[in-house]
Amino acid sequence: MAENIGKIIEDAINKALKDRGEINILIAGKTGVGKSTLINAVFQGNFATTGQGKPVTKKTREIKKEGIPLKLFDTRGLELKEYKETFRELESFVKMKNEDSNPSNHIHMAWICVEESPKRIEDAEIELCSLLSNHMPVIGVITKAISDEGFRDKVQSHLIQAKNIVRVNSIPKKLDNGYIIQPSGLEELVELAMEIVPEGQKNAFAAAQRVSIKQKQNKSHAIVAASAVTAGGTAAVPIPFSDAVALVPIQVAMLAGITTVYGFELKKAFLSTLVSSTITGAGATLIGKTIVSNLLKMFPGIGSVAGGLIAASTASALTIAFGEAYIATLTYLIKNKDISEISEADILAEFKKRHSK
Ligand SMILES: Nc1nc2c(ncn2[C@@H]2O[C@H](COP(=O)(O)OP(=O)(O)OP(=O)(O)O)[C@@H](O)[C@H]2O)c(=O)[nH]1
Ligand SMILES: [Mg+2]
Repeated sequence: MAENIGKIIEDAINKALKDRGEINILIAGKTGVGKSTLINAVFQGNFATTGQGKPVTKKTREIKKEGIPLKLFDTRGLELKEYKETFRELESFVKMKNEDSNPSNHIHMAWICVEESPKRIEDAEIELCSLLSNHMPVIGVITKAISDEGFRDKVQSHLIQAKNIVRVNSIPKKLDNGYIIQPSGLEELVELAMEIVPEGQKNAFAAAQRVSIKQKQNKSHAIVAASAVTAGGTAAVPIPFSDAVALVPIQVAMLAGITTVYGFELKKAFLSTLVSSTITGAGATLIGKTIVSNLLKMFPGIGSVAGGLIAASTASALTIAFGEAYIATLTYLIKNKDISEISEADILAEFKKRHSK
């Protein structure tokens, strides 16, 4: 039985992108409070500095970057006298978005940013929190957070509908005496946000953010676990070598899913190289025996192949070993480099190192 690996890879990419979905977040705050700085600290790709974005209301712009499953709505004008008019426009926009029949188009969460040092919370911020919370969960973000002095409690008592209030400092701040205050609160914000976003958007959020590697790992472990169950099911009755090709789409889909959850762009050429240099080793034709012997060679000591048959336990153990090795590879790489600086060749080289022992 020969199957077209190109088609399997294409299907895997489409499925991975569909499963990962997209996340849309509204970020509001007075001018200069640090919205753009926060966005760049939390998300991949220098998001806020990539162009002006397209205006969707007079005071809200939509920012999007190719390859990152995130849309941001940057809302300003809270400091202006005519903020009520801004909010009316914003509310009809938000309503229109969230009535869309496709949940991927909804705005899934809002962050209202308030700067810490003036220790003041304005009517506009309070009204915006109450307005937005009718349509989506809201987090209050205290920016440039360096010295609380009771301000967090004060914000919490005013932004009563907010799910939580998080204090963040997005960039290092050097004090006059030379002391440097390090960024803080970003991980807390990302963790809280992850709890709040709808299930269908969690993988997209894990991919788009750059603060927590743990979130990318967790979501990827879940993909591996699900793939192992599917692989085990395929071999519920031990399958002969020739039928081992049935495992390939499962494992290719797993690799594609992990790649997207880590936030890498998913390209066909890359996935093809990854797959052919690992599982198939046989170019365009899939041969059951080659596939299984390659996988077993990569992960020696896993399961056994008795009488030319692969049992469910072997199929799932191989899938887990394969997926976990890939997770370990990507984790290692993003701990050491920014995603934008990691090439496909880096991934391949590191992955090979990890299983050719
Ligand atoms: N120390 C410190 N400075 C910050 C922080 N966030 C922003 N800043 C500084 O505050 C200034 C304004 O930050 P921006 O991120 O441009 O503010 P913004 O809310 O996007 O402003 P608008 O786009 O005009 O609405 C910049 O000089 C930033 O470097 C922070 O967390 N800590
Ligand atoms: Mg800005």
